Amino acid sequence: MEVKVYANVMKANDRIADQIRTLLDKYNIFAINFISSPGSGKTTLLESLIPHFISQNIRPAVLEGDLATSVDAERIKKLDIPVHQINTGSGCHLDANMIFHPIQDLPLDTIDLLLIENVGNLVCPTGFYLGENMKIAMVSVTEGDDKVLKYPLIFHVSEALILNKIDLIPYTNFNKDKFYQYCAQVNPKVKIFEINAVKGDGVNALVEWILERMKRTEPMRN
Ligand SMILES: Nc1nc2c(ncn2[C@@H]2O[C@H](COP(=O)(O)OP(=O)(O)OP(=O)(O)O)[C@@H](O)[C@H]2O)c(=O)[nH]1
Ligand SMILES: [Mg+2]
Repeated sequence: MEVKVYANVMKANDRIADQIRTLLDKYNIFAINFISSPGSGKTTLLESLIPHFISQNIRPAVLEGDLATSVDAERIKKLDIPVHQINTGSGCHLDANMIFHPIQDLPLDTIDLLLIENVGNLVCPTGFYLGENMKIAMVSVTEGDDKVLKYPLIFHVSEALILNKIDLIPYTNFNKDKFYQYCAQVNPKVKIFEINAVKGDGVNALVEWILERMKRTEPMRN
């Protein structure tokens, strides 16, 4: 019975996510769902990425998922691009229903790339397809080198993995060899980018990779 209830919830989510996908296709919008633990650096990465996309004539917009505040949306607003904050209350992830109307409130005909920052959580957002083209996962070095191994699901379904806060490696016991070993175990195909989101180190390579990926627009379902 429990399994059946869960299956129905997922079915309802996927039905709405498919409608979102159809809408994004209509406007030729590529969408990325960013997932990480709280504080790994998702918003900082978006702040760093967005000016690069604008300089390449790619017009971004952002959906910010958070439990309670609009702190992240306020940060993105300073970049003068369309942004909506979605507060989930006690919800630990975004689902398709939550973003369905906010997406329609965006000026879709002026957007090429939709960047979705999910609620900070390495587990719950994984199962919820939002109509995105791909998921990008992030871990920061201060979380430890074993997160890929301990929370494998998100790394299974992500096309890229960002290792953030590499500037802090000298101050932690983060073991890069172990990290890469675990990544190879969990998802040998995942593309890994080492980044310092504050300084922007490593961001160029990520931008180039995303631009290439945008040329292949197929959506990725879980
Ligand atoms: N040293 C260092 N600090 C970073 C880096 N990236 C982010 N930070 C800092 O980490 C903190 C959290 O960054 P955010 O970008 O707010 O993290 P987030 O993942 O968006 O957090 P939530 O939205 O709460 O899940 C901030 O103080 C950032 O300045 C980095 O590469 N190096
Ligand atoms: Mg954030």
